[in-house]
Amino acid sequence: MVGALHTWLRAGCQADMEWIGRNADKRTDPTRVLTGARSAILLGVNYWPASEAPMGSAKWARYAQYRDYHESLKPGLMAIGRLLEEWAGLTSEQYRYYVDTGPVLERGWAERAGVGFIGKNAMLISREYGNWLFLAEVLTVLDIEADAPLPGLASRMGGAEKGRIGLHCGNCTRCIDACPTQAICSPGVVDARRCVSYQTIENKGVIPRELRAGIGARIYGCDVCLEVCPWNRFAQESRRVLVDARYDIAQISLAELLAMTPERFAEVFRKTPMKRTKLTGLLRNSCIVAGNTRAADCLDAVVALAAHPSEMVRAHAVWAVFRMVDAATAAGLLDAARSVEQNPVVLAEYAAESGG
Ligand code: B12
Ligand code: SF4
Ligand code: SF4
Repeated sequence: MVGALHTWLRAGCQADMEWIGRNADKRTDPTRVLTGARSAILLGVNYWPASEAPMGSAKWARYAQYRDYHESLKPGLMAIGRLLEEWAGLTSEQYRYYVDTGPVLERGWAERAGVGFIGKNAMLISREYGNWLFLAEVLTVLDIEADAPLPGLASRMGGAEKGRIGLHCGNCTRCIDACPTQAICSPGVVDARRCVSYQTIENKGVIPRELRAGIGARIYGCDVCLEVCPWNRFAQESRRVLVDARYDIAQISLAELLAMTPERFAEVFRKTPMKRTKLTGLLRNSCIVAGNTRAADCLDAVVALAAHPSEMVRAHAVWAVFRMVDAATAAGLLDAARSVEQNPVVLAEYAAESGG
């Protein structure tokens, strides 16, 4: 596990998420996160809805259709902390809980704790629930008897990792084959630079031109390598005790997203993970979806975004217009915006379209 993280970092797979490398020592050693840590209680929180309304023209990662899980899972973790204080007499300094935000390799520890196995799609997959699980953990100084990893995994941990990733995948390679941007460079290893999830959520700048077509209609995050996994046949409906659904989000039309104002964005996406991309990130992604889907009813809105105050939005709007109509029509529609454009990043998009 230690080796896997360092190999991934050395290859540059973290893109610009430098924070992962900054505390790599903590990620692989919980005693550096909590002094005297002896046990980690790992939680897999199911968010499989069983049935859901069909999405609109833009495709959202399933997790984005819930209130931000960083927030909604916190009360449950706090309750575990209170139990540790009441039952085991711990002080609040003797345990620490995280959901995604801590310097903890969550999949690796969940695998050790027997929650599931790591598939070729890099997801922690439960044999009872599939891969629609958020992970969270409580580190504690308590010595708790450990659960065993799934059969076959224990002997492959700690040095003898070969053959461990995808142990329960057999010959299946569906996730690797289905990835729209070929981001799974080897079993269990996702190169964030190519991953649609990284590009549409974490990348705060311009999305590389060569990846834009692969994004398709995915406006925020990507579930392709999760959706194709046959282990999901065991997925069970979430009791939604801990997660609050926001299925209304996927119903918002692309035209409405492209016309979104800061006020409307704040109102609709309050307490959701989309706060992360901010409005400009969402407009950027919406332009890519409009370009890929050639949504005729969105053309005027995309042309208008070629004059948006954010150069990042303008750059993607230019790209999209050239995908939505033929080159001569696009050049005509963008004439006014281009005549006042001075930003080199946006000018580069015009140049790329005119072949110079
Ligand atoms: C950075 C990050 C990303 C990055 C990089 C993804 C990646 N694969 O590393 C990006 C932005 C691309 C991303 C995307 C997604 N993410 Co994310 N992400 C994280 C985060 C914050 C850190 C992960 C990390 O350290 N990556 C570095 C690599 C090396 O670590 P890893 O994948 O965990 O690697 C393991 C393997 O390398 C393996 N391993 C061990 N030994 C060996 C040996 C060999 C030979 C190999 C090959 C591997 C291997 O063990 C490693 C350690 O666990 C975690 C939260 C956390 N603190 O862990 C969430 C987390 C992994 N993400 C999560 C989710 C839900 C997603 C998305 C599904 C979101 C979406 N729908 O768009 C996608 C899925 C993409 C994918 N297939 O991985 C969940 C996964 C839950 C689960 N059941 O696995 C997590 C755990 C958050 C949470 N608390 O729920 N994510
Ligand atoms: S999340 Fe999407 S882009 Fe990223 S590895 Fe999976 S299928 Fe590929
Ligand atoms: S799709 Fe196939 S190869 Fe990929 S994680 Fe699932 S079982 Fe493994």
